Amino acid sequence: MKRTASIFIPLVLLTLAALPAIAEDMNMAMPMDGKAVSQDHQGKGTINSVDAKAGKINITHEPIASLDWPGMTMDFEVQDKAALTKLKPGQKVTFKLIEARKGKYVISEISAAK
Ligand SMILES: [Cu+2]
Repeated sequence: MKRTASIFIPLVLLTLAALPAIAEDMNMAMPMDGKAVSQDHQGKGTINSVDAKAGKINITHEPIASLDWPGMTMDFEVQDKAALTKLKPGQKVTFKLIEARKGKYVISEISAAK
């Protein structure tokens, strides 16, 4: 009995110590799991075109580390179309992305960069 306990306790402690590291790895490997749904991602880029009516904007954005995205040029949907009325091609912007549905990221906030 004594012997079993002396082996078991260090094992439990080792497992507990490893847990936070494992949880972190899972988030990194699976950015689209349930935990990421309400998370904000911060982006920076330059506007190429704006379609305020459709609520769409094309941005050449810098890498977004929290999503593991490289820099690229792409279309985004914007939650609040009114946010696009003051924005013009060539402007630098900062924006926030949220995962509207699994794997589908939309802009929740956007404004001209300072
Ligand atoms: Cu992109």
